[in-house]
Amino acid sequence: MSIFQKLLQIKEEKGAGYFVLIDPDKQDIEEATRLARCCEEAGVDALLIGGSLLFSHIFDELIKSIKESCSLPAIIFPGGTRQISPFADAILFLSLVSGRNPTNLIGDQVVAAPVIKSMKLEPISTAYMFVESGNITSAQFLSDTRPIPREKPDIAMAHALAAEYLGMKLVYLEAGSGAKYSVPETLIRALRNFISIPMIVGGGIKTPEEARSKVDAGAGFIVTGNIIEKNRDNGLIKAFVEAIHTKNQL
Ligand code: 1GP
Repeated sequence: MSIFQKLLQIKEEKGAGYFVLIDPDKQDIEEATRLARCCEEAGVDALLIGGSLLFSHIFDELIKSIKESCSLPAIIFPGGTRQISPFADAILFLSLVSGRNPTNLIGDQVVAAPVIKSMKLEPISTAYMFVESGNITSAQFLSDTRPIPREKPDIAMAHALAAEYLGMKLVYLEAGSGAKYSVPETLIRALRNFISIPMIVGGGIKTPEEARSKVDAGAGFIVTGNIIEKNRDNGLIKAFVEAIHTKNQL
């Protein structure tokens, strides 16, 4: 079974899936590996690994170490073409469809595709969409693009539908790491009723309740980074898992 099929199964069986983001610039290999184990124990569904920039040179080693001590799928969430590793299980093959910067729409993908193939990494075609979140996020700044306005669900709907028609498998609604405001439920709900591919929602989610309301609005997968990196608390991770796995609670 491919990682993508596994993700669909998780969504089907649990109501929604929970991913924890591990940024190689925010921890060393030991801390990342400890966090990965903690996530597995708590019932997280997969790890996303990546960051907007990559200051460190431990990308491969970090993923290798995580895979040696934890059986969760390790999915690369690349901030650039340097973030590709044969030790991961899959990679979100992102195209920043909310922007009009050709490098992020197709340029980087052309550079990365042959490398991904040679590493036998599973690419998961994903429409990446920035949503306005109260401050300029690193990813917005680096891509030199504007996010979709929070109060304009119609713009988000048209972008997501175009991505679906282009054959993309997932939509990633991104408020940005450390965002002041997470992606609004109104926007998620509008998309749920309009597109038929699953949505990943991330950026600025700080509590299990907030995560739950995104799931209730239609998010298929929730991503948290900062809140877990700062707390590294098994109890908090479990609380997120319980809030997001809506079907387990029936
Ligand atoms: C996922 O960028 C994120 O899309 C993670 O955001 O660090 O704010 O949770 P946080």
